[in-house]
Amino acid sequence: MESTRDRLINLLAENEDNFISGQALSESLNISRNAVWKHMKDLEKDGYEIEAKPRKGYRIKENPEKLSSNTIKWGLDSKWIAKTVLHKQTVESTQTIAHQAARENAPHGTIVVADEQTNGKGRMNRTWHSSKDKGIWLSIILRPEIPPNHATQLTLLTATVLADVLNTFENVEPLIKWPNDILLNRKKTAGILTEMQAEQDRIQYILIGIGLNVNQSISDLSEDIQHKATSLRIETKKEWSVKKIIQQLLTTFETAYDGYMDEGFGPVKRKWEHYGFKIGENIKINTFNDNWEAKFLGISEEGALVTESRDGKPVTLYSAEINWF
Ligand code: BT5
Repeated sequence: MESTRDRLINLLAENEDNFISGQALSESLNISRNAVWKHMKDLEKDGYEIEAKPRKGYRIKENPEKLSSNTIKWGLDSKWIAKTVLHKQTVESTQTIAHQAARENAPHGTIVVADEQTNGKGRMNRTWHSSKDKGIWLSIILRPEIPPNHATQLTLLTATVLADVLNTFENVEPLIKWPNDILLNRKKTAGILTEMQAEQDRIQYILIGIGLNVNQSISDLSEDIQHKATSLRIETKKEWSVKKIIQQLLTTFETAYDGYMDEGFGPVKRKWEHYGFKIGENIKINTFNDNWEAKFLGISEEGALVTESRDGKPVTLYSAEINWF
């Protein structure tokens, strides 16, 4: 059930450019005019700028930069993504909350977003640093009707979405380092963690965890990653609205996902390869019984790395250590 406060915000959002009278609000929400007034005071405390005019009513002039379920949904023009937004200030990991929500039947497109993670997760139990208010720490719950072995395609799709979003900023040239690091100036600015709950031939749900550094200065980055990580602020020398980038990310994701469902992986693969770091260049490859240097050709349908063998023929590598730099 939506709270009165949420319904009030929605009413004000629908009438964004117009005033809506206290009387109309009190009737729609079935509360007294005095209660409407009290809600307005609470909204102001939370950073909403409310304009109140005698005989005209109320209007929201500015909604707060602070993240909340309402501020994320405000002005978000989406068909199915983020209709349910679970926002938390501090969590260990948004993935943990998302697993729980998914088990409790949270719908396709639900997002979990936090201001800060105290135990953010990378792949293979690595740590993801997620300092308060400085970046996007978000998980998307998906229930796609695709075979479980296509799940990696969604990770690759998400990488292209992040690259597309970063590409809209001036003087920023995102590249995707296989499989899923987004680099600016050869330094990591975003990572993706995909987790899945599936039966043999059916996905129950997939969680796409996205971490994107936005407003960290170099000294905000933890020491162990300073030499290899960056943020949008470091690269553009400007601070950005985390909330607006979340909205941009969500709508870009929705369009890309719908495109993938209609047209399959082909266009995603081409886009991935367009952004692919070191495609067409030589990389150093170590497999368990060999190491050689060869040209990086692209990715396969399964998201594996395609390179040249020692004798110059294309080979698909399902597990290898790559020396990128
Ligand atoms: C990733 O792992 O890149 C996946 C990161 C996913 C984070 C999101 S945040 C929302 C959701 N909730 C979570 O708990 N996780 C997801 P991986 O490829 O394993 O890279 C991890 C490595 O990146 C670390 O070992 C560090 O070297 C480096 N690293 C850690 N924090 C970083 C940061 N903030 N920026 C850049 N690099 C970082």
